[in-house]
Amino acid sequence: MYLTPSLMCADWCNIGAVVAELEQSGVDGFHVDIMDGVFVDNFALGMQDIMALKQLTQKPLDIHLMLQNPQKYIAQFAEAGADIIYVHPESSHYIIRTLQQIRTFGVKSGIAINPETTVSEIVDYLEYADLVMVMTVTPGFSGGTYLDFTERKVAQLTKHKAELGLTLEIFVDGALSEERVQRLHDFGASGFVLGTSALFGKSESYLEIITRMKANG
Ligand code: S6P
Ligand code: MG
Repeated sequence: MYLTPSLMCADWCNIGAVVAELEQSGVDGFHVDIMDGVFVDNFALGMQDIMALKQLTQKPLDIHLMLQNPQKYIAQFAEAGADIIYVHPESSHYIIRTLQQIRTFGVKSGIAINPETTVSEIVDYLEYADLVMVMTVTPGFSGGTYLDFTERKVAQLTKHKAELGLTLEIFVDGALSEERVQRLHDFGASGFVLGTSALFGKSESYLEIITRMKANG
């Protein structure tokens, strides 16, 4: 399983040390939340943070764009060092074009869906995406409330993936405890964003947590 810590939850006073410790723990990449205060009611990381992270790690950066009209900024995020870019279909009228645009930079294209968005609404977009990320919380904040009903979307996507013969990866983001990761993995998800629910602010080290999760997955 692919484990990617959400750096919005990290201690940014010591970001270099945190990234190094996470890297040594065996994480597969780093999740970077970008928020514009319009698409969601919060602000989070930005272009300079991505460029700095690129200096700190060789691991892939998955960039989660929670901003209105992401099609305007794809080139900038790709050039800053994104390895995966997720866009929300709720944030743009040009989602297929945006997914195609992401791929032209050699970056993996991802669709992230809000809890209110159904799988049937995005079926036509799947062939343009390398990944789909199901939000299991309302986006905007860490430490959000887990929404159980979103789990069924992982099973539905797994079914569509098989029926359409796609090599799509299914990721999940939001309030993921170890137990939830295990269950969602059984439903067909292969990637998990880890925040305050599983990884940050715990008494165990990152190494202990990541080692156990990898052994169970
Ligand atoms: C939410 C954001 C997420 C959070 C992550 C935090 O808007 O997209 O990536 O950072 O969910 O994890 P947790 O366990 O605190 O919910
Ligand atoms: Mg996120």
